[in-house]
Amino acid sequence: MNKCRRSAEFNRKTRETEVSVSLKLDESGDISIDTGIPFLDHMLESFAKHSRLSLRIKARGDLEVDEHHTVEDVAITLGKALAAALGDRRGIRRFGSAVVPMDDAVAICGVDLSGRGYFNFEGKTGDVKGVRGENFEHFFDTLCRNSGINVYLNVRGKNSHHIMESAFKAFALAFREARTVEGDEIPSTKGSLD
Ligand SMILES: [Mn+2]
Repeated sequence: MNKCRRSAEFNRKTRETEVSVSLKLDESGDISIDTGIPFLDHMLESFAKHSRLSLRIKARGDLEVDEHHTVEDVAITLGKALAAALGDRRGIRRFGSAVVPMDDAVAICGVDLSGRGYFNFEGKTGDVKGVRGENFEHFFDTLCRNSGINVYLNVRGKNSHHIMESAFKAFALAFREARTVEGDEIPSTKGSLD
């Protein structure tokens, strides 16, 4: 695959939210995240930084209802952009894994860019300001289903901010490894990952 083509832009507008995502898988450093939820911005900046990609996200949602629609729709739009940027997934390493501690917390993450979206979650987290624990889990589940990425995530710890941040960092490192281009073949005995 031509490396410079691994980029995507995706816009999505509904009566609940408006989200735009632009990302470049093979270019790092251009990071700008504004979802209207500062903690989600913090998590997505961490994801972009540690997976070494360029990511711009602008979202406006009905936060007067609660954060659910915005969290979900950012995950849908980012997921579709990731799928588009990955393309036919030719030449990628496909698998990646990481263990990331953060003080009292730790996250273990395995990624398979299989084309089949599935989120396998163990552990639990409480709420932080702007993102309840149930919506943290919902973010990853939605991201996986919309990107065709299979993620195993196991978290434990005491501080919910640390738990969620270690999870985003572990996902970032595992994803960075998995998306690395190392050959020309589609890494599947079936010959297809899309
Ligand atoms: Mn933090």
